[in-house]
Formats: sequence, C-alpha cells, structure tokens
Amino acid sequence: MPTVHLLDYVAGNIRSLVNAINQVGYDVEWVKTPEDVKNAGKLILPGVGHFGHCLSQLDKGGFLEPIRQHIEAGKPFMGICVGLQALFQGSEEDNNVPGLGVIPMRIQKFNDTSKSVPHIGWNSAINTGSDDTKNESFYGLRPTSKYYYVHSYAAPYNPGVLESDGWSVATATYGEEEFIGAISRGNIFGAQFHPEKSGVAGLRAIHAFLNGDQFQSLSQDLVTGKENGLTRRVIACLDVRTNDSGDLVVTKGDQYDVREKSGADAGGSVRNLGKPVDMAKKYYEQGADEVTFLNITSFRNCPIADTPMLEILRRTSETVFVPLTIGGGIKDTVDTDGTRVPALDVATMYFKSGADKVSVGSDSVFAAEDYYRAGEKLSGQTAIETISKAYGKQAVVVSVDPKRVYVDKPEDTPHHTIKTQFPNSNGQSFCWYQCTVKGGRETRDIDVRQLVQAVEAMGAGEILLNCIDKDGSNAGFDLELIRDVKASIKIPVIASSGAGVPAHFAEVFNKTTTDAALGAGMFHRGEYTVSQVKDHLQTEGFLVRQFET
Ligand code: 1PR
Repeated sequence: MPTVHLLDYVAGNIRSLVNAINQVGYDVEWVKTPEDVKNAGKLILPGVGHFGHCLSQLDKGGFLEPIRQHIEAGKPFMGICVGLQALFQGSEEDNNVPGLGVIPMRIQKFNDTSKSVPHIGWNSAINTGSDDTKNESFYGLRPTSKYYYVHSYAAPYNPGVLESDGWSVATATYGEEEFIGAISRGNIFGAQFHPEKSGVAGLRAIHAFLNGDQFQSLSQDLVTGKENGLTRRVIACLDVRTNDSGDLVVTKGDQYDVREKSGADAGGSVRNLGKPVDMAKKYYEQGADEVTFLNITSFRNCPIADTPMLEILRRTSETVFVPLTIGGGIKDTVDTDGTRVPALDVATMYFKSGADKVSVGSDSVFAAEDYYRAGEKLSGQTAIETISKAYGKQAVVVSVDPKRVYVDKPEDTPHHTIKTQFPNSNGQSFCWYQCTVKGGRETRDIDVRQLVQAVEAMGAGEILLNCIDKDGSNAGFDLELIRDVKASIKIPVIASSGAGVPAHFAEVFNKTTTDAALGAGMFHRGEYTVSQVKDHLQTEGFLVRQFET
C-alpha cells in the first residue's frame, strides 16, 4: 500500500484517522522525530483540543520548522481541525502562541450568546467558487454533503479575501457566523471538520488528498439542493451489558430495568436485542450521526485492559466512520490486581481503541457535590477536568440520569423547581429533577441544574440528558426537562429517553432548542430505522444529513 506520514503529537483519537486512511487504501507511517518530517512525502497534521497546547507541543518537539519547510517545498500537506488552524497566524484561544503563519489571519471564538458552543455536528463545506453554473470542487468536497465538526474556534470567512490570494475556500454557517470549513492552495489542504468521522463524504476527501485529485467538476445533481448550516443530529444509543450467559449484548430497559417482564422469561433474563458491533454498523448505514455505547454494568470481575468494550470499539471503528462515544465506568478505578487506575488512563484506553468521546455518569455527580461543598471551587483532579484538559472538552460528555420529584410548592425544597404541565396523581404541579447514580439505583441530593452547571465549569463539552421517568416509555422526550437544562448552560445538549416514533424527534426539535436527539428502543426493536427518522425530519422542514454511499 502507498504510505502517508502522520504526526502523532497530541492526545486524541488517532485510531479513527488511521482506520480511515487504511480504508481508502493507504498505510500510515508515523512521524516521531523532526527528521521523519523531512523524509515525508505526503504529510497529515491532525489536531484536537487547545490551539496553544498543540502548537507549543509541536514547537517543543522541534516539528514546526520542518513542517514549514515541507509546505514551502510544495509537498502535499493536510491539516485537520487544529491542524488546519495551525496554518493561521494565531488564535484567540491562546494569543501568546503563534501559528505557522501561512495564512495571515487569526482564528476566533464562536459567539455563544445565541447558540451552543462548541459547535458540534454535521455541517457543510460549500466551495465559495461554486454556483449553479460553475460547479468546481476541491478534494472531493460536495456542496450537498455534510461533514462532522467539533470546535469552539474557527476562521471567520471574509468573502473574496483569501480567494484573491489564490486559495479555494469552502464554508459552513453556524448561526449567524460563516466560517472556513476547508481550504486549499497548491499542495495545501486544510479541513476544519474531521474527515475521518464524516462518513463516506469524509473518506472521499481523504482519498482525493492522498491521490492528489485537487480539482473536480461536479455534475449538477451534486450541487442542486445544497443548503449551508448545521443539521439536526440523530444519535443511536446502545446500552451494552453482559447477559446471564456472559455474552455482551445490546439491551434496553424500561425506566432502567433491563430484565424481561413478560413471556417465558418474565422477571428473569436480561433483554437481548442484538450484538453491539453489528448493530452499530447497521445504524451507521441507516444514517446515524453518532453512535453511543453505554456499558451499563461497567467492567465487572475483569482486568480493565481486557474489558470487552475495548474490543467492541476497535472493531466498530474499523467500519463506522461517525463519532463513537463510550460511557460506563469512566472514573478513578481499582483494577482486579489492586492497581489504582486514574480516570484519565481509563479514558485513554478507550480513545486508543477508537472512541471519540467518553461519557462520565455517576462520577460527575460525586464531582459536582464536591464542587459545591468546596464553594464552587475546581479541584483540577476530577475525571471531567483531567480528561478535558488532556483531550479537549469536545471529548467529554456527561451523562445525566435524573428523575422527577414532585412537591406542592417551590418553597418545599431547596432545589430548583419547575411548574409542570403534568401534575402527578396527588395533584402536585411543581417538580424538581433529582440526579441519580449507579444506573438510577441511588438518588443524590443534587438537582439537574446544579449538576449541569458544575460539569460545564469543570470542562464538560456536552450533556447527554436522559430521563428515567421517560426511558423506554415510547411517550416522547421530557420537553420540560430539556428546556430547563438548555436554559442553564451554553454547552450542547443531547435529548434522550422516551423516543417512540419519528414524530417525537420533530417535536423535540420544534419545541426545545436541543442540539441533538437520541433514540434507543425504537431502533433496537426494529420499529423504525434511523433513516425513517431523518426522512420525517426532512418532511417537517429540518435540515438533516442523509447517509451517502
Ligand atoms: O455511571 O459513569 O458508570 O455510567 C453508566 C452509564 O450507563 C450512564 O450513562 C447511565 O445513563 C447508563 N445506564 C446505567 N444503567 C442503565 C440502565 O438502563 N439500567 N442506561 C443505563 C441508560 C439510558 C439511555 C437510553 C435512553 C433512550 N440508558 O441511554 O438509551 O433512555 O432510551 P429510549 O429511546 O428507548 O427511551 P457510569
């Protein structure tokens, strides 16, 4: 196989990129020393997390000058995410650290007054040179395709400026801001999105770069109907646990109870809805924008390094080119041989196996309690803080498992209450959302608002908002809960629990400002496919990404 040199200098899920490169027929050679850069033909600079940290690491390792020389020599160079940002003069994220300065502009933070930041999800990369008559594209980008972005900082787009300097530019729009999604000139290609996580559209871009196919003319059907903007994200979630025969299966509970309730097995065995790797692939091919695995029994009686979830991730990431999240057991842990394993090391194992994000559940509740006990002071030691610092906040999801507690009036509890449209059977019409741990088995004296605000302060990048009352009910999402959480934080929220029909997805996007919506049971039971949900959303006027072949 022909090779490409890949610079592995920061923490991140490099495995996905290697899988994507292999998938398009290339082998990876690692750049370990500045000398290796000099020997590289084609060079890819990936990057996640903090601009200043990435650039300082490159500088410290002596890589910056060889990279500059590689580019100046006209050899193929591709920068991904922070790797693209490195081409600029600098970034608002860290004003003290200079970039490579190939592009005389600065990276800026998205405005978060009217939208969630980070910008997470599938957005466009539309060539600014393309119109309905001139359909030229670069590196396989298509105006009708969508690409996976995850970032808080971007290069704002100023029409014509870079084009007049010989650059081809493709943009995306987030809220009122148009920014550079991809850029190319001569031997340089930069993508703000993650091509390795952008399904077939992303693989096409990697392939075109590696093959040196810079410009293409697109047929009319690949241009017509283009629409710039963030699509509505639909996520498939797989709750995974060992069944009574010791096999890892996808299961699904009702209000978190995963044991069969009727038929011959009533009250007995764990519901077995299928095999995790096969089901993840099926949902990817139906157009799922992300796949989430929740290991709901964590790693019981098994050395951490042998946890079967690692193998599931490794195998899934070979064929599923959308973001993968793994949750369950992300915390400081004691291994079966008594060794203490910090949460960061547990997360690292998952990232190395193909995860793009980890989801912290119970541990985030304990960390939030400590945070308030300390007078809203950060310890720097929590799983969220350590993982976020090392891998970037986009890699840390907090999974919340709240349930309703009804009261007569707000004064009856110190917690934040809402007036609900759904009073309980005692006629109580105020409630608060109590956080739970250990899969809902234990309630804690902290409300959902306190929790999400604390974890946002710790550096979480996204909230996976479950709701125990709605879980498995097929009755629709808890819109009141979602509105309450959205009103208290800036980071994106994934609505979860209760989806039973495609219309529930349209409802949650219509009636709340949620950033994404997740379904489980309705997909696992085969009642609906992810593509049916997308089709329904499209009919209702929402922008969605359809699976590309
Ligand atoms: O506490 O960090 O070890 O993480 C454990 C993780 O496992 C948490 O994310 C927690 O939500 C999850 N979990 C624990 N026990 C269960 C259970 O079901 N017994 N599953 C469980 C949570 C909830 C959703 C579900 C939606 C949508 N699953 O992810 O997929 O409610 O379902 P629906 O569309 O069918 O209604 P830690």
